[in-house]
This record gives sequence, C-alpha cells and structure tokens, in this order.
Amino acid sequence: MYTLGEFIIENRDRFTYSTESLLRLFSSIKLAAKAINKEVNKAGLTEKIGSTGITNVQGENQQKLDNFAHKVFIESFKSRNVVCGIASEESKDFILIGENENIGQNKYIVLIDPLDGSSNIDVNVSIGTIFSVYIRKSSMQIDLSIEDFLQKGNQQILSGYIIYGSSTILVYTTGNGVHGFTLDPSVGTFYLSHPNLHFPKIEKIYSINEGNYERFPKGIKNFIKYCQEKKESRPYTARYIGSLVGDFHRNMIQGGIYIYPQTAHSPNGKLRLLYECNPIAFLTEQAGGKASDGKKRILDIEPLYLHQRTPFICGSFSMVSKLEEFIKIETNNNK
Ligand code: P6P
Repeated sequence: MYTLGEFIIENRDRFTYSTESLLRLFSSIKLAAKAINKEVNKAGLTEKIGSTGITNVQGENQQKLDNFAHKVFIESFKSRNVVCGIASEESKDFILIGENENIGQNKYIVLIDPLDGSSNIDVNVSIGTIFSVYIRKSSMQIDLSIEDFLQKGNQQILSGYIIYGSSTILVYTTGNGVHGFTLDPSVGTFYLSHPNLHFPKIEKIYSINEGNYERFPKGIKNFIKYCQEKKESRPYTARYIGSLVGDFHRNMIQGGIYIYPQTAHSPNGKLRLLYECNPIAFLTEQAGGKASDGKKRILDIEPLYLHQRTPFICGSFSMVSKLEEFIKIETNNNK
C-alpha cells in the first residue's frame, strides 16, 4: 500500500509546483491531523470538550477543540517552513508566517477551517478539517496583502479535508483526481485507501437541514418535494448530520447532493466561501460532480472579504443540475 508521501512522489510529474513543497505542506497537515485526531478520539476524557465560552469571529460559540485545532495547524505550518500566510475560520485577520527571511521566501497561502462541525464533538458525530492552498499573487519583496487570500477558487493548487470519524481519512486533490488516505494509528501513517474517488452514477441521498424548510426559497422547496416523490427513477433518501465534511464524504462515495441555501434569516447562506465551499467545490468537480451557489459555479465566485458566506450546493452532477433547473424556473417566474 502506498503511503501519502510515496503516492505524491509517484505522481510528482502531474503536480505543476515543486514536489518538495507539496511534501512539506502535507508534512504539516499530517502532523496537525494526528495531533487533533488524538484529542478528538478522547475528547470526553480531557478538559478539551465543550465551549471556550468565547464567541468567535463568526459569531459562533467557539468549542475548546476549535481553538486547539487552530493553534495546532498554525504551529505545524510554521515549523515546516513552507507557508507564508494562513487564514483561519478562527481568526479575524490572516496570519503572516514570516519571522525570518527564508520563511519570507515561501509562496504558499493556506486557508483553513481547523475543525468544521465542532458542535458535534460532544455527541460523537464525525467532524473535519478543511484546507485550501494557493500560490501568493504579490511579489516576494513585499508583505502579503489581503488580495493574496481573496483569490477565486479556480486558482487553488491543492484542497482537501481530514474526516475524524470511525476512521481518520485525509482526502485531497491537486487537480488530478481525488484520493483518500486512511490513518493507521498504530504506526501513525496515512495509507492510500480510496484512489480516484468519483461520484457514482446512482444518486441516492439529499442532504439539507429541513428544519429550515419554511425559510427556503421556493425552488429549493420544490426540489425537496421532487426528491420525496417516490418513483422508480427517484430512490432518494435524506441524510444530514450537520457536519459538512461527514455529509460530503458520504455523498461522494454513495452518490448525493449537499445543500446549504440562503434563507430569509441568512440571505448569503451559512457556509464560508474561502475555506469551506471553494476547497469542497474543487474536490467535487475533480470527482465528477458539480458545485454552485444555485446559479454560479462556486470556483468562479469573486471573493470580496475573508469570511464571506455563500449559498452552497455540491454533489452528483445531475442532481445539482436538476436543483439549478428548479431555481431557474422560480427566478423566471419572479421576473
Ligand atoms: P445547521 C457546521 O457548523 C457547518 O458549518 C457545516 O459543517 C454543517 O453542514 C452546517 O454548518 C450545519 O448547519 O444550520 O444545519 O446546523
């Protein structure tokens, strides 16, 4: 079985940038993922469960493990001397990694949701880390600026997630397919377990928080009703665990669609464009699926600010296209 490092080296000709830098990036990510996995797996036995009592930049109740995961990734990227700047869901502004001149020569930008779905920690539901990597746009001779972070998703050179579930799996793409590596905790190594992940032709699942049904736009309501009509061609079932990484990972393997639309209460939706939607959208397209805000391709959305939110639909190509049709009908009816 390939380890993650062996797989990267074996496929080095398919990665445009330096293999050494990719190995360093993953060295940071793997180190942090193992540290977080250890804490997540025994959260109930440590003082790291529950809330910090702090409201984070998102206006959400920060969990202790959110804060821990954020710090672990920052330190891990700093120590591997490959990244020049990081933006995190847990930090209002981006973090410059440039204490000395050689780190200042690094050109990789990382945007990260250190622990997505963390409200599920206390109830033992899968949670995840989501990461997105770009090349800085500004010259090496000047400090990083916010524009280095506000790049369209179609500029990503690497994106992925780690899902901390019944097993810990690292899934990534560099634009040459989607590949999954399962952690063997007995040796602390990630081994190739899911080569060339791809949405199956059979579409089974729709994932949406139907508790918000009354606040959904009519096109979304009509699509939910469409999925619920039991017909030969529509064997759909509802699955939603309130954890994007968990819902997405299952849908990519079994076939399905994940929807977090705008509502009257949240006109731009809930999920963040830069470190949730763009990385998952890159993986979605590389796995043969589709990702949009209902009208526009997620990867083409122009970011205006760091913690920008967007309506988010991703999954099996034909299910996303079908939902976009329902939205288009309603948009035309309202003209
Ligand atoms: P709701 C977790 O907070 C998250 O960002 C995603 O992981 C998840 O899919 C969604 O929010 C759940 O939100 O409003 O349905 O609880």
